[in-house]
Amino acid sequence: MSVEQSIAHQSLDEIRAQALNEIKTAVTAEDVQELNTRYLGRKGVMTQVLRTIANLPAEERPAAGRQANQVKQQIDTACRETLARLAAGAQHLERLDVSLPGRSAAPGGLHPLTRITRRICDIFTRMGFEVVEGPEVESDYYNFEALNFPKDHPARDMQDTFFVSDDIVLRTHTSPAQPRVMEKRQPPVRIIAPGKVYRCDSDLTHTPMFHQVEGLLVDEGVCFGDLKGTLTAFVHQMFDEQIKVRFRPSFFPFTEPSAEVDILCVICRGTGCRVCSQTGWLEILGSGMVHPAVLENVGYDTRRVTGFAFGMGVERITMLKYGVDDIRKYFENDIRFLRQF
Ligand code: 2NM
Repeated sequence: MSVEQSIAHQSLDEIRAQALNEIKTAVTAEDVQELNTRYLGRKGVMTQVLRTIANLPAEERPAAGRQANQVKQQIDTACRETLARLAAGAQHLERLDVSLPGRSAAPGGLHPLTRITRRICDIFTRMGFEVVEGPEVESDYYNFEALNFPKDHPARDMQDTFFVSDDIVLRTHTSPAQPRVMEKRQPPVRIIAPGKVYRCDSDLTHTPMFHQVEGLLVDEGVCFGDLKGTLTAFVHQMFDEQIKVRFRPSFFPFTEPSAEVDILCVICRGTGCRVCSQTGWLEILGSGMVHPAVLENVGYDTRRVTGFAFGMGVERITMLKYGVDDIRKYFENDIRFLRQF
């Protein structure tokens, strides 16, 4: 049947019904394209219909024209909707392709400084220490005065300390948490204080914010041997059971006597290298017997109790553990660096 004949035989309603049915049952996008051309194309059914309408008597033309345009619209809409449906269906099939490899989740990881802080706290927690935290914005009293730093101590200098006001500072160490706890409790006290500290310092080996863990033990009969045993046990668990440790005399305002704890250089094993500045030893901890003035400041009876304390820089320990020699790498947050841990 020719197009002319089909138009002659079919009403517009019939054309519409047939077109919509054919479009609905199309299987591929090509089928739809083909139907679109057959009905709406330059030589298509609807074009022919509009031509025949031009030959109708003038009074019949407007109504017939309106109706024909409506049918064109409906066929066009049906084609578009069917194409969209087929495209979505194709995507659906792709989503269900069971031959594709699985997509692995990308879990986050802990920052290396967080990992080492936790490891340090773990070791001391298992020895009976409790983790405590104090404020990062601290009073001059707890940051210096209570810890026996004299008024003219160089650490109090504007050049080393960030002052918030005359008597408020950004804490320069985490030890102010310790007199805060001691004021509230009686011995025995076994605490470690991890956290951020601030010093007005910035170069190749210093950042204005860094991390510390400081510890304190106060009880009856605590002696320098307890300090040596505790810190040696810590170093052996942190680095390796065989590593050589030495205690070297030093000075801190809040301890007397004071000692620095060194380990045999993990890089050169004592022969001298760049990392240990040719000394063969690496300094990893500061420590000492708590100065009686510190215990008296919190109201402890220094005839009855003594204590030892220690402090370490988390960045330094982390750099030695992971063999990274630039402290700034820990603060750039370059994901390629952080992913390695
Ligand atoms: C260090 C070295 C030596 C220390 C002292 C105290 C306190 F509060 F008990 F007095 N906390 N931490 C201390 C002692 C810290 O860091 C290098």
